[in-house]
Amino acid sequence: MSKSILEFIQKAAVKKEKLLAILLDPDKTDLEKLPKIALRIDSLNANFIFVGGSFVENGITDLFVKTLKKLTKLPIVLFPGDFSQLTNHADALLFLSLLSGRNPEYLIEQQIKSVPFLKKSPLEIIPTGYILIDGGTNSSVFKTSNTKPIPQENISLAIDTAVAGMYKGKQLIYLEAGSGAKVPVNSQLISAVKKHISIPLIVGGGIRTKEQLNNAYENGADLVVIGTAFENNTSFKF
Ligand code: 1GP
Repeated sequence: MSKSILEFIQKAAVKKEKLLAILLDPDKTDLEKLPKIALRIDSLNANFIFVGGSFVENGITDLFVKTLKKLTKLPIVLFPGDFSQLTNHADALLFLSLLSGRNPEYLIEQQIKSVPFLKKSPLEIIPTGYILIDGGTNSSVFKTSNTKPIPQENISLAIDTAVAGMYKGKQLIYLEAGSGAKVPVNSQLISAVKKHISIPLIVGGGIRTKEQLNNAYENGADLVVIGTAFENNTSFKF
């Protein structure tokens, strides 16, 4: 793998090699179960482990990632719900701005709060435009950020939000239906957004089957994130 995780994702996107990340939420995953979980992830051909959640207690992520790092060779990418979930035991950080929302706390405040830590950190920082799409549930992103998702049928708003993110200098766009979404981001929306951006596209939320995974890939997702399906089903395989 190239040294930079962003570069690895960019190169894979150019070559149309599809990537998979398994999302672990430290709030929902027992530390004692991590050795087994790491083995399960190894058997899946995943490219990354994402770590993060909306309601993670302060300090838990540090020990969680430190423990996980010893159990896996996969790069660990932080996908934090807030700035308290930062740890130098990971390899990279999705530096998220919730572009679909109008809450300054998740557009810029949390990012400013993270700077004293990040100034001294070796973490690779990846500017990421995060766009919440209605997945048919009150997602935890919706609850914590108190921002409305973009309706699945409002494709033009999703496109313009993603393109604005790209113009602002984001290196990745993440279309998020919310963890445990009833419906994942639909094909039309994924392909429409993909057509309008020249940076890699991440898609996650509510993807539970091989068909849904392939559907996301075929419509333009460069990287798919799966959390709940992996969490709920110990014999989960694609
Ligand atoms: C959530 O996109 C991720 O942030 C994954 O969602 O838990 O529904 O797989 P799921």
